[in-house]
Amino acid sequence: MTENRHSAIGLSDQTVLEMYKTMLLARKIDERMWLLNRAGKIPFVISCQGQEAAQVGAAFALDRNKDYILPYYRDMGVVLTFGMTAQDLMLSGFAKAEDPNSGGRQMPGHFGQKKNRIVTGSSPVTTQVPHAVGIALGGKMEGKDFVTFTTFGEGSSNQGDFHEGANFAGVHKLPVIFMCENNKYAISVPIEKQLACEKVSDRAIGYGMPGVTVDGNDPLAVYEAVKQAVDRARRGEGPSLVETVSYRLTPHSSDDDDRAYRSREEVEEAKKLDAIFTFADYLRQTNILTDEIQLNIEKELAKIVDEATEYAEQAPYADPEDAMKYVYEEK
Ligand SMILES: Cc1ncc(C[n+]2csc(CCOP(=O)(O)OP(=O)(O)O)c2C)c(N)n1
Ligand SMILES: [Mg+2]
Repeated sequence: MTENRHSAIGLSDQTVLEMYKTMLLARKIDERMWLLNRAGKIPFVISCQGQEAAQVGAAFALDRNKDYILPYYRDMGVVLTFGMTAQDLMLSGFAKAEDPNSGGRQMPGHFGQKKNRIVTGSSPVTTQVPHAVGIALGGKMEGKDFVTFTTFGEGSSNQGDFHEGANFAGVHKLPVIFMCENNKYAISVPIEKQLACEKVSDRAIGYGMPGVTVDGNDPLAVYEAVKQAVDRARRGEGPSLVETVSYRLTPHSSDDDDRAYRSREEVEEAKKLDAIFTFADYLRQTNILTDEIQLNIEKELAKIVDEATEYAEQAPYADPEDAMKYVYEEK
């Protein structure tokens, strides 16, 4: 019998099963998107595969009714936890008018949904970081107790936006959680050519905040680290930096061929740590997941993904005139 780690950090059996279902749904949607892309039906995919545990573990530590999230393009697990649906994501993949993220204007992965406090981002990486800091400042000035949560890759932690945002948040003790999803690559550039310091979290000390590095394949470890950061932020003690280490299991995007810069052996080795399987093992060892429950979950998720795909494929495109919407003032 495996030690029950989730109870020790205050998570019920039901909650950890929900975490697993959300991780698996993200994976299934992502896999379907690759098929649709290769079949010529959707133009572009940028994957969450390998980062679902970090994303879902973190998002479960937030308050889904009041906190603001500023995710980056791989964060399907984060936005699903915050209320975006498979159908919403598929509408974005197919670039249809009803896509809640941008009405089909933006590339997939540019998440934004006002009702779920998912703040839209731009294509230049890391612009979401100063935005998260600004929203946290606004909340603090208005005496509200929400936190903002923003994510970015380890390559993006080299951008000025990260350093400027982190510094401002540290100086003003703002309720922000910075989470770096270190997947060991920035497109074709491996981690050792990206950073001179050992860990991304080593950067936290320069901005007067705690920094921790956790196993990004362990949703419980990520939950615990982000929960501590959230509690600290709500107590008014300021920001935190959490680094989650995992591996990008797919090429950078559907337009990339990663055989040009990394070996198949390396990718196969990383797959052995894939949290979709290791977390399922944990849930089996703690008697939460059985063959029957697994089968039912698989069936339920397959139906959700099928229906979302069907709906989005049939949905209408935006009218060409809509391209002018939100660009010029409408009288
Ligand atoms: C300012 C800026 N520079 C370059 C790019 C092109 N670009 C898009 S994603 C990416 C890699 C980012 O790597 P990382 O931050 O590690 O995130 P990952 O894709 O690995 O999750 C680059 C260079 C961009 N979008 N914006
Ligand atoms: Mg990266």
